[in-house]
Amino acid sequence: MGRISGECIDFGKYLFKDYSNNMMVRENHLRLSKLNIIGANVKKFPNDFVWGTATSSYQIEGASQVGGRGESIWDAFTHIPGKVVNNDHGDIACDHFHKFKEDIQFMADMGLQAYRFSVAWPRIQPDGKGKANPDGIRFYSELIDTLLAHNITPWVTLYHWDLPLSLQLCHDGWMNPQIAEDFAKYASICFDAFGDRVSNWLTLNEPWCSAVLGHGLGVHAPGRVSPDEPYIVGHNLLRAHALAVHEYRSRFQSRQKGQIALSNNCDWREPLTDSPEDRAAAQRALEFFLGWFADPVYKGDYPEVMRERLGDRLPQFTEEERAMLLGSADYFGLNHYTTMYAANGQHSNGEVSAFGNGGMSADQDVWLSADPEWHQTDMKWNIVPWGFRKLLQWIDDRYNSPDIYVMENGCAFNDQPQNGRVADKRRIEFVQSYLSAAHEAIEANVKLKGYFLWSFMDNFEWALGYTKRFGIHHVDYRDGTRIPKDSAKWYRHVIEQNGVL
Ligand code: GBH
Repeated sequence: MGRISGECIDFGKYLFKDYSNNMMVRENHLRLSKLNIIGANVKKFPNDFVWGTATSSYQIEGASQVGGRGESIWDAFTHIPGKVVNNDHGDIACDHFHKFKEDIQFMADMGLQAYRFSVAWPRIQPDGKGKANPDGIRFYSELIDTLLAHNITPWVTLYHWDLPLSLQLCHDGWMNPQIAEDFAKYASICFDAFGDRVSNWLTLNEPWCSAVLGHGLGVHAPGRVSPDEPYIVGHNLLRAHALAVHEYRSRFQSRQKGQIALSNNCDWREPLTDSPEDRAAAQRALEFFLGWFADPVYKGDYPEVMRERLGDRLPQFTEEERAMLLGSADYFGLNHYTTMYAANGQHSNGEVSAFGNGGMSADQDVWLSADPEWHQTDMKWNIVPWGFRKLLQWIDDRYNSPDIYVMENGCAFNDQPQNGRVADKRRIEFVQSYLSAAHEAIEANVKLKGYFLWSFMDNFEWALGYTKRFGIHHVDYRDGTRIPKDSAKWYRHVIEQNGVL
C-alpha cells in the first residue's frame, strides 16, 4: 500500500465510512495526484479556509535550561517521580528549540498555510514578572521570521500551561487573583515584541484543563486535588484572558490589526436515551464543559445551571470584569477530540465517571459512557465524527454564529517507521472523517473558518509522556530524526485541493 511515483501518491485501498449515518457504506480507492483527486468528488472548503497544524512550547521545545529560560510548573511536575508515565519530561522533547529551521522546512514541504505554536512564558519572563529576557524574545522572533519567509502564517498562543514556577511557588499561581495583571503584562511584552508580524493571537489554551486536570484531578501541573479550586482557577483564567485582550485592544490592535481569542476544549455529549432527563444531562454537561469558559465571553456570565448547582463555590464577576469579558474574543477557538454519551445521575453501581468529566461529576450529576462499538484511538478516546458535527452546530446556535476556528483536532496512533516510511492509515481515516463532518457543518452555514491538526509532530503528551504519538511527523527521540508520516503527505493534498473526499 502507498507508493510514491512522480507527482502521484497511491494511498491504496481505504475503507472509509459515511460517518454521518455511522455505517460503512463504501470502499474506495483513493488516488491523489498533485492537481486533482482522480475519480471522486472533492468536498471543497471555502476559498479563504485556513489549513494549519498545532504544537505547544513545553511539548516540543526542550532546551529547558537554554537561553535564560526560567523553570515552569511542568519542569517541576515532571521531575516528581511517578507523575508522568516512564517519568518522561520535556527537558529535551523534540529539541525544536534547536531544530526549528528544519521543522519549518518540513512545514514548507507540505504546503502548510498556518502554524499554531505557543510562547513559553518562562522564556520571556523567567520568574513570571519583570522585564523581558532578550534571548527568549530572540528565539520566537527568529521562529516567526522563518515561518513568514516560508509563507506560513503564525498563530500564537500565549499560555499553553507552562506557568513560570516562581509564580506558583511564591504567589499561588492561578489561585491568586493578582495573576490576571501578571498575565496581561506578559501578554503586552509579546504583543509589543511580535505583534508587528503576528496577527493571530490566542490568550489561553484550554482553561478547562488548567482548572480541572491541574487543580481538580491533579493529573497535570501543579498537581492539586480539590473540589473547589477548579472554579477559582477557572475564574482567574477568565479574568486574565479578559485583561490581556483589553491590553491588546487598547494599545495594539488598531495599529497591528490582528485578531485575538482563546481556545476552549470540548468533547461532545450525546444524550444516552431520548428521555428529557438524559437530554437535560447532556446539555448540562456541555454547559459545565464549554459554557463555563465561553458563556462569560459571549454572554457576560457563567451558565445559570452552574450557578444553581454550585452556589457560592462559583466566584462572581464584578460589573467591570463582566463588561471586560463580554465580547472578548474576535473568533471562537475550539479544540475537539472525542464524544461520550451522557445520562442523568450517577451510575447505579457507583462506577466513577470518565476522566473527561473532571472528577466533578457530583456537581453535574451526569454519568458518561461509550458505545462499545465505537472505534478508539490510542488515548482510548472514541472516534465519533458526528459528535464534532453536532458540537459545531451547538456552538453556532448558542453563541450566535461566531466565526469558528478549530485550533486542535487529531488522534494518537503508535505507527512506527518501516523502511523509512510511517503508514499511519488510521490517522488519515480519522482526519478525513472529522473533516467530512466539518464540511457538513459548513454546508449547514456554520461559520467554520479554519482547521489546525494536532499535531505537526509527535511530542511530549503531558501525563502520558512520549508513549502517545499525535504527530503527522514521526520523531525518533533517540536522535531527533523526523519522518513525514503518510498523513503529512495526505494532508498536503488536502491543502492543495482545499478539500477532502
Ligand atoms: C489537548 O488537550 C492539549 O491542548 C494538547 O496539549 C494535547 O497534547 C492534546 O490535546 C492531546 O491530548 O476521557 O474520553 O472523556 C486535550 C483535552 C480533555 C480531550 C479530556 C479529551 C477527555 C476525553 N482533552 N478529554 S474522555
